[in-house]
Amino acid sequence: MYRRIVILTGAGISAESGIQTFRDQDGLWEQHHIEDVATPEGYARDRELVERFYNLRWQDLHRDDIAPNAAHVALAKLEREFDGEVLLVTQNVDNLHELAGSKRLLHMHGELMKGRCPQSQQTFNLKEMFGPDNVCTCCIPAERLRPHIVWFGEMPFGMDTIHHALDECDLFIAIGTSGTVYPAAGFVDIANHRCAQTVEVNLMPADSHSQFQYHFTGKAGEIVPQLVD
Ligand code: BV8
Repeated sequence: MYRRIVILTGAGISAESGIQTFRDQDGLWEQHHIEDVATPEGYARDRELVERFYNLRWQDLHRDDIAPNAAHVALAKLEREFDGEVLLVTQNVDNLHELAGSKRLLHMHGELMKGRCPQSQQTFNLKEMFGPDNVCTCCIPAERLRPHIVWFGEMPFGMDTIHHALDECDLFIAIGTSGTVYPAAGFVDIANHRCAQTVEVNLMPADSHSQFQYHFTGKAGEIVPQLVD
């Protein structure tokens, strides 16, 4: 039936794991202005505030009660058992897809578990960051690393890979994303143009709701395992 599937996930797939989304009620953006914590200008203006914003989310990820939910697990199972190609593109910066076992995974907005050297662009896993002299192995001391996150106005990662996969796909599924941030919000248009089937899984209709052919409304943790089985 299908040969090439592209899946886009957003904060909604991690909501049932206890991670706040951005734009739902009591979401992350309610407590902060986007331009203050998710732009290079905000980082230049108040580095402490931005680091505090990401450090709190980094600490959240290390809570004992945070784990992949049934939706993450189902997507990893799909990748293992589907006899065609699956590319999982996530806007999320958490590591729950990895913990669930997904391998063919692309973090287009970066990863909370990593820091990046602004000079060399080298990335470091923040759990075991540096060599013995506490300096990153490229050029700068640990404290000069920036979050390995794509802020507004910065180019998302993996766009060539994503566009190639979208051009080839016959099924595009968006799970738990409000469809407000580009270029991710425009992927459904590319898939439609490619005459792929397009499916939205969301708790509430996203901004791009009308561009999807099929809709499953409800919790990702309940719907995604059913779709995969
Ligand atoms: C760029 C930092 C260009 C990471 C984030 C047109 C074209 C191109 C760009 C633009 C454009 N128009 C405007 C732009 C600029 C901008 C943009 O899109 N602005 C918006 C606000 C209009 N885009 C950019 O700047 C991007 N860069 O385009 O670069 C360029 C070109 C050349 C050279 C240089 C640059 C960069 C975008 C990335 C920004 N970074 N955050 C972080 O802190 O995490 S965006 C932020 O929003 C997060 O990354 C997040 O992933 C993303 C999307 O949010 P969602 O994941 O959808 O989460 P949200 O809370 O909104 O929604 C949750 C959904 O889940 C809801 O629908 C809810 O109903 C649902 N849900 C909840 N619970 C459940 C559920 N669903 C199922 N089950 C549940 N249980």
